[in-house]
Amino acid sequence: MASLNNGFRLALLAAGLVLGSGVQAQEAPQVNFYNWSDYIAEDTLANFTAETGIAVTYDVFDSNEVLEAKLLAGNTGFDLVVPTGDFMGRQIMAGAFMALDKSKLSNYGNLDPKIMALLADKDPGNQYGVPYLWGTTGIGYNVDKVKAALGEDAPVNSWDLVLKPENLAKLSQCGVAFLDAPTEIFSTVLNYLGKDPNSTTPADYSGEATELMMSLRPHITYFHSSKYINDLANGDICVAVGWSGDILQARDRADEAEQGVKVAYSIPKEGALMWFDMLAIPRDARHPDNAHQLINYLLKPEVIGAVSNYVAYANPNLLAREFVEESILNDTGIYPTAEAADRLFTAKLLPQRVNRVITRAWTRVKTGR
Ligand code: N2P
Repeated sequence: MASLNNGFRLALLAAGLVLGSGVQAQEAPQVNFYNWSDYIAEDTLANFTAETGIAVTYDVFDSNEVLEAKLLAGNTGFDLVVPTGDFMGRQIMAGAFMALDKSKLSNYGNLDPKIMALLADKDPGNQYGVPYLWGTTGIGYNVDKVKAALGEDAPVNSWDLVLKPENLAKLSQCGVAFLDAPTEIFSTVLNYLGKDPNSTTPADYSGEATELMMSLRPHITYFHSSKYINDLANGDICVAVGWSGDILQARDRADEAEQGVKVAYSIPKEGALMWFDMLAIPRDARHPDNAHQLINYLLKPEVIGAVSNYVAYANPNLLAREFVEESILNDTGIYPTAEAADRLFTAKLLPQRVNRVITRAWTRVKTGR
């Protein structure tokens, strides 16, 4: 009996294989979404499923390099991913994505045309990517511990705070985190050194910038791109070179915990990196229609407004403002002042030979050798 049953199942399986896409049409509607950690509201995906009947398999990452390795290897199983704009640019050139079908994106017109024009240098014609959220790479710090380490005049509005070895040496007592994001840290350091943050001269990376990072290295507790949120909130580290919204989430978690930890975010006066994270569909996605539906859902002003409220990142949706809380709209760490915005820079596409130099230099920096 059992073997008969198995035989029957095998026959069904074979029929399924022969039928191919016919079988897929019968599978429960689903979409596989690979997003940054701490980058969506608690109820966004459940609400999407309730509205569309499409189940979401959700997985998270905290590194563009990790996402890129998967995309370039192919067969990720993902239907929707979120590379940062410059990474997306080179992934487009590698053929990693399918072009979006804008006829399926009825909410596309909500996007800020100025931002779309800015993004077109990495995605000509905005064919492959829809901006999700944007932010800056700056400094998160524990207000009291930084004062205790460096005095009332601690230069919290300058990269001097963390890029001057003598300051970082003092801060290392209370814990220092840097993002494990080589291109972002190098462009930040180059800008600080008065060089082009998008330099295409290999020696700019392997020379002075690496030397500076090597001199800071003994004072850096760890390199990691998501752990610092809780560590800052708990007072386990006192400074982090990190992403705007993550640091503001740390601030909010600290406030909620009421343990007297005060966290603040600074966009230093020398300028900071500004980036856009993009929704894109891998070329071999198995559920591209559902991925389009999820993108279109995230383009709804009330949906992305609620996401901004929850994660403290700005969104590029012109109609979402009325759904974003005053406290978020007025937070200059999230929506920078015009004066701060003037000093922000963006990452350009770098030639592969420069990317290789960055990768090698980063290994040196992290290992300290
Ligand atoms: C969310 C980090 C997303 C920003 N935790 C990285 N571009």
